[in-house]
This record gives sequence, C-alpha cells and structure tokens, in this order.
Amino acid sequence: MDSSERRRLIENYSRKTYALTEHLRSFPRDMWDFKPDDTHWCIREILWHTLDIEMHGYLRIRTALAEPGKTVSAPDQDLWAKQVPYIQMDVDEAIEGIVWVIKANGKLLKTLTEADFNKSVTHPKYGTLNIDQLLARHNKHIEHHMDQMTKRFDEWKARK
Ligand code: NI
Repeated sequence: MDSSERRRLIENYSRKTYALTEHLRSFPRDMWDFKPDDTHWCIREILWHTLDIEMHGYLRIRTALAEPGKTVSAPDQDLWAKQVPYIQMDVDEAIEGIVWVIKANGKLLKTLTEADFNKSVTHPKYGTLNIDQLLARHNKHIEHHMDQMTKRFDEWKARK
C-alpha cells in the first residue's frame, strides 16, 4: 500500500466513529432488537459483535507491533453471539466501546512508520496479516455491519 492510500484508509477508518453514530440515528431505537428470525442478528447484537471484533483489532495491531509473528486469537462469531449474552447487554456501552477503540486505533496508526505497517501477526485461518491488511479488513468489517443494520431496518419497515 502506498502512503497516500494508507493515509486515506486511516482517515476513513477514524471517521467511522462519526459515521457509525450518524448511521444509528436513522434507525428508531424500538427496532434495535428486531430480527427477522433466529439466524439473523438484531442491531444490538451487531453492535456488540462489532465491538468484539474491534477489540480483537486493537490487540492484533498492538501484537504486530510488540510481538510480530505471534499467533492471535480468532473468535468464532456465532459461538460468541450465543454464549456471550449480547441480547441482554447495554447497547450504549457497545457504542461507547466501539467509538473509543476506533479512536485509540486511529491515533496509534497515525504515529506508525512505513516499516511498522509491514509488521504482522499470524491468524489461525488467514495466515500472515500485516498492519496494512488489518487496517483494511477492520475498515471493511465496520462498513459491512453498517450495511447489515440498514438491511435489518428495511426488513423491520417492510413488516409494519
Ligand atoms: Ni462481522
């Protein structure tokens, strides 16, 4: 990745704090627990999942810097959503957490050198992931789940 592309990506990722909270404003709170069936997540579950994945990102970036090459943990998202009671957990805590982690990650990424971005961790399934790749994946991950929230909202609207 060249440095201007990287800078653009870090900006894009950092702005997700604002983009996500703005995005959530378009969905009335009384539908945040709506799910079309048991196999799909509601917005509350999507938010807790997003926080868990960002927390993993937080650790992966720092592991790559401090202990490059180390194997990191890869959560089984369906087990987490089932065994960790997302559905009973305070959704505002999830939002606060996501905003905090993105801010902390964005700030750290802005201080890294070109060489740092080539430092990597070992993912049990995807193999070597350097910080550039982690950044790209996490940026996309949030976008994917923001789209999923829109989908849930559209399904909820269609049922009324
Ligand atoms: Ni996900």
